[in-house]
Amino acid sequence: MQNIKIEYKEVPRWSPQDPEMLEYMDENGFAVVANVLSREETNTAIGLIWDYLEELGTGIDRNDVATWDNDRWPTAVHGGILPSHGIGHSQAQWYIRSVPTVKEAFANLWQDDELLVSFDGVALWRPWTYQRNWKTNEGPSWLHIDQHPLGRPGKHCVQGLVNLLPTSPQTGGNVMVPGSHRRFEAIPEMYKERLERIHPTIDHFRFPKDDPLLADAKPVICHMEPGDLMLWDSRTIHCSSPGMGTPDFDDRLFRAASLICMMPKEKSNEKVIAKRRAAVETVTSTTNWSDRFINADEFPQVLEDLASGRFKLPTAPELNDYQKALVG
Ligand SMILES: O=C(O)CCC(=O)C(=O)O
Repeated sequence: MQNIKIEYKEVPRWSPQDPEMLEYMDENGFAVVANVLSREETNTAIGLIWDYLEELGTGIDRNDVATWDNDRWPTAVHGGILPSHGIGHSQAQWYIRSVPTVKEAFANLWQDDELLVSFDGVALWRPWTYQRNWKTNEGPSWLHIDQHPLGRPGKHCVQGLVNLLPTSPQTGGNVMVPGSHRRFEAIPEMYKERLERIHPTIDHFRFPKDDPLLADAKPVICHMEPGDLMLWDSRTIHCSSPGMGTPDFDDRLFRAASLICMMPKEKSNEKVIAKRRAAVETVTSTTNWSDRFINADEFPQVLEDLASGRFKLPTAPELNDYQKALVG
């Protein structure tokens, strides 16, 4: 029995440079930025994601849902996220991160435009109306934060995702618990034993399934248009969840969202930046952090699949000066 109810909601959609967005972010721990990608750019991005999938060489055909089975699909972790197999350096991800309005929104929040970008992946939801076991995890089972409450006290990171397909109460999408970044400091006291099991360098804390302490949390799935950017403080409790109903189609993706995080370069250092430059050449993906180098190809779920040699990884991208500056 779920005790955490998620509401689908319209929230303010800010322009990238709006100073009021900062206040909203401070209050809520997240903010939606409107139309950082135009419809045309969104369509280009989706086309490039399919190019990436088809070029893995496993037999995926964008026009044939029967070819999207687990044997051909790259490793997906919780929430249908594809974190690895070169996706962090795919043409798709480099295309989306290089749209100037994406950086403008992060620069507004940080009040700093010398930023480094993460090399992370994409959330893609295959239609579970076609195959039931493609259904992604229900929100109350994996509400989490992406920052260790003891290892990294205070504010460190703003994560982001660019939504590429229309959201609806049926498809569901990203879930945020408004204002929950303010619960962060109480976590060590409230979840002492659970936290003791997590090494301070691991920036992921998952709340218990249907956590009674979150019964008052009021999580929301924010309505997002294609091209909108969701920004959230890594201390904000979040996840993703299928919707309250079921979409009435079975031949297209339910959701596509590009994970993009930008942090001030001054938070990083030369050693990390050297690893980041090398990661471009080896098409190594990372998590959201750019102040430390955290290799997403080393996730346990991914290692086995990578070793199978089934996937043809993309070639190293040729970056322009704007993109090189985002590497560091
Ligand atoms: O797919 C989503 O919206 C959830 C993303 C998420 O939980 C994360 O990037 O930490």
